[in-house]
Amino acid sequence: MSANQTVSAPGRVLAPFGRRVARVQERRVYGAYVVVRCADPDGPRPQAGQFYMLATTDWGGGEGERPFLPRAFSVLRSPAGHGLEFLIEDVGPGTHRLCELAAGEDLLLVGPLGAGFAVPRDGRRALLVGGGVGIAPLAIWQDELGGAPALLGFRDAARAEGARLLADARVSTDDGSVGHHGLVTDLLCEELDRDGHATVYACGPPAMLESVRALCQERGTPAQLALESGMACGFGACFGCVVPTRIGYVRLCVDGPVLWSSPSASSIAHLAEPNARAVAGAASSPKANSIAHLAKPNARAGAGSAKPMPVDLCGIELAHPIINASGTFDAIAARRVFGDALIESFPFAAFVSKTVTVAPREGNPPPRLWEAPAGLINSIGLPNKGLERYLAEDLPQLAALPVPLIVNVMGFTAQEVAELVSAFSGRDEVAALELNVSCPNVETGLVMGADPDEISALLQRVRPLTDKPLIVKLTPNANDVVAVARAAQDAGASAVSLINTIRGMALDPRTGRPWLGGTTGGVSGPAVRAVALAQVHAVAAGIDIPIVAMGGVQRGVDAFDLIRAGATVVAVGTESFRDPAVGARISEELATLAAKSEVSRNGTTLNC
Ligand code: RRO
Repeated sequence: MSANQTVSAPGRVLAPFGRRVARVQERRVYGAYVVVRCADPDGPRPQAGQFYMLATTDWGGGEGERPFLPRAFSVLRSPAGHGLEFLIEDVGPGTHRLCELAAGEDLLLVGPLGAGFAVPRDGRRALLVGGGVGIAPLAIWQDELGGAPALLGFRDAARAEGARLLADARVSTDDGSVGHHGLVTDLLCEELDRDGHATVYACGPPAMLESVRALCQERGTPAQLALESGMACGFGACFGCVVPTRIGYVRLCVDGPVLWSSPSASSIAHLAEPNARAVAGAASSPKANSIAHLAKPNARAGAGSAKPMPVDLCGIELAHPIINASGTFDAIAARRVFGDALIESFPFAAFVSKTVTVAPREGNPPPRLWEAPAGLINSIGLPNKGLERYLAEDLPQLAALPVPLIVNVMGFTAQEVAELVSAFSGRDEVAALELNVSCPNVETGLVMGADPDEISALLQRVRPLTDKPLIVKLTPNANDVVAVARAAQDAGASAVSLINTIRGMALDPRTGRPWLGGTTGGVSGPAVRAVALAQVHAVAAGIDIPIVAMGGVQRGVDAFDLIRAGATVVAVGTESFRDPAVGARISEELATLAAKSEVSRNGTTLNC
């Protein structure tokens, strides 16, 4: 590790903030796998077990308009000179594009991400156990350990070629074409019988990892397991990659991907001490854990050649009109991943928190995400720590961001909404409240937000409870969105925000049954942009209060269109999953467009 690397905790090197371009230097084929090596001169050397989000520059537009989201890959090796190697198997539209990359082409990457393997301090020998393309993080770990025996399982001979990437490997194949005919756990049993004083480091498909975990538990062998889970962002924003553990769902991207399996745990559903325990320990230094010490009045966001366009939202001065959509950026998790760089280059003019409810919520069971044509379907289900812990733990950190804070709240009854509004009413840290009456993944949320009378009654109940601006987040899943917006305005809303996601569904191609744990989900991304534009345009004609517009914004021109349709402020959502720093680029592009345009925003900014 070089001297200038920032390490936040064992197993975790901080990532530069944002997405960067890496030039492919070499492509090598190992049977069914491809190794892509790229230069990454601006990136740090990763820790073994960390991963990157990768995309090609011509991403999208493939069959079914996929891929849309980047894909997560553990680093295979990080050769001297800060190059990065990844092991890729062509299993779908995203991996197909990546497998085709040739030397001289560019790759988009974010990373290194997550927490990797932790150095053993128990005097036990290291034993590496890998399955399929999951052997990747074991190669760099073997290098770092200075050697360790590897037990590698593959489906067939074409995949067993991957074993050439590690030293000292024993191989098993499902079809018996190479090495032991059977499972890699057969080899693990033999090894542990021979010398059981070992720590196991494993990565592979879920069924293999569960067998490894069960075996290690039976024998009292500690294990570190690098898990995989479908993820959209890699930095804690999408809440999609959760796995169940003894302490509840954890996001693999920030609390893993390496999790500890304690010998006392009884199933993979309760397997883990998140490696982030170590992170939590390291972060208990106030400096590491808090963003408070970094507060700066003026974030760099919006800095570019054209002057940023300051805007007034209900009396809140924003440096430019681009903010984040609630639930698509977790500033606290992002701080763990990107460190101080996040604060120094904060991409939004205000920060909108993920929805807070009165009681803590685990959220929906995984799978929570599905990549849709040019978009994403989420069924996250409002996971949050609840009002009390939010006030105690999150609010102090979020209040120290260099931009105004808007807290998004949702109640299952009017009484709960009233409780939430009252709780934040006296908090100077909070600039405004956004009332989420439009979550597509809980029935009550939609019912409240789809009916003008319900909205009116809700606003009449909570408006007197606070002087703060109340922004009502509308659903596109209503018969008459304009009527709902007008009812909100007439009952005292300070602004409306739209659109929340559009209710959608995906079927598991293998079974024909709903894919998402919550059955249906909310569609976002460029797929919904035209719907957002139409609804913003219609609502703008029907109300006088400001509109915070969102839906598929990827470029300055998308934001510009929404402003021309009547929005005062534009929120970026799903696009941040593809590039965490994209808000800054969009605000710069918007400023350039506005400067070029005849359209002046003077006079369009509304005060509440
Ligand atoms: O957490 C969610 O599932 C979720 C929420 Br609260 C929301 O408002 N919109 C959405 O698409 N997902």
